[in-house]
Amino acid sequence: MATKPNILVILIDDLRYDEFGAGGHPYMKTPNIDRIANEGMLFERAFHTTPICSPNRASILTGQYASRHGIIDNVARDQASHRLPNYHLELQRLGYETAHIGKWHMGNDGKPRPGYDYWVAYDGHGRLNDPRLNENGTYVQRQGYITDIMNEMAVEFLNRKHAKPWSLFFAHKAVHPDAEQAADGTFKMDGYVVAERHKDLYRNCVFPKKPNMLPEAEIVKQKPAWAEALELKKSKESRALLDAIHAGEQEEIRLRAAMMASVDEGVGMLFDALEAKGELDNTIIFFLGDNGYFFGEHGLGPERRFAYEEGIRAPFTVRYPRRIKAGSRSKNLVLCQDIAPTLIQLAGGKPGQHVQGRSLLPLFSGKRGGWRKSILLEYWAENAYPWLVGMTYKSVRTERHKYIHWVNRSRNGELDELYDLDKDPYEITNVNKRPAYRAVRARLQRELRKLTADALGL
Ligand SMILES: [Ca+2]
Repeated sequence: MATKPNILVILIDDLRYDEFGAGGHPYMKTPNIDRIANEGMLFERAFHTTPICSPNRASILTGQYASRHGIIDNVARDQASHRLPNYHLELQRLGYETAHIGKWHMGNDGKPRPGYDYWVAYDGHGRLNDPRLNENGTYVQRQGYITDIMNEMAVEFLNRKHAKPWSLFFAHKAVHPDAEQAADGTFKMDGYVVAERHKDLYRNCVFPKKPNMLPEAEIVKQKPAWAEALELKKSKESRALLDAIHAGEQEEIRLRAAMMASVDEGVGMLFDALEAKGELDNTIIFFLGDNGYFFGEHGLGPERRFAYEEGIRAPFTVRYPRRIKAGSRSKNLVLCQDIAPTLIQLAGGKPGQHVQGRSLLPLFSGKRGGWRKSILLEYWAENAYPWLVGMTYKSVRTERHKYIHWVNRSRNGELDELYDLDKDPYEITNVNKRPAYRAVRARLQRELRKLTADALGL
């Protein structure tokens, strides 16, 4: 029997699909992360189905939709987060040594969760400088920049003597700004912090304007469901949150890119450690984000959670030379939920019926047929931002179209949105009411009803 691979999942907080070198960022340099893509497979259509922190982290770890695992928002659902059917529980049964290092943020407590032999996390969002960490159940105050501390801890774990194959879930706090989140999901924003050595990196670099960065009046003509939210966004209370992170400015994009420099150094350190041990090609490495982000597209910034491409598309790349040819690309519709079943299968197990994602192994070997043709996106309105009121949606995306149903915004879906992504990749023109799209809309509505019911699970 072949040796079971080691497993390394690297998760970046809030990283957009295009926020690393190989993902197409115009100036950010991430040679080590790019190495994962260049020597592995880059998924160009990978998605988060509930694109905010806690729900999607739970989806990655369980392979389930938020409808099923129940972590539907960032409210402190601590108890639920202690009993997730996490894939690490299955890996332990399959003979793995398991570790979590970094952000957990499903529930605000940073104490160990079931499924891990080694545990490092922190309460809530943690702090970018001098974090207070929970290491195997004990809180310790550490000095320094969190990304550097996490990189060292991850390398230290890899360098240990391991009697078994291991699985490390390595979840950075970067590129999230400092924020304090209360139990009810409301929060106070403090801002981005860059490592001192990177603080001037990328000064004067420009992220080019995209066609969907439009004035508010243009946006609400096509997206009438947004009229109230975009109006409320101008209030003093809203501006205080947005100004703390330079929302909508080049400086925000630059600060995040500079934060990624420390992350990329860490990926380089992990490569070095694996190569030194002769374990690199015996390790599957996943690299992804937990949700997207907006740089002004559709009038949005840190709202993340919405179904437009910048919110739902994941940076998603995998290196595993035993199964994946270097430099591969995939356009199949994949989900973060597909990671858990892939890893369970690679570890020699069989994903249980409760797992809703699908193993990516056929795609690794270049197979394209028989794959899903549509995905569900789901979001439950919460109170993190004072300008977002009642914006619950259910949405379906196929290879060509996207339909967004605003659950609480209109009686008969008259404020809903429909985009033809082939003709309109920037989602500027809402064709929901166009007679030419009547049949498409009816088909998407049927598909959405089916996916919504399926997501609840067995
Ligand atoms: Ca996040």
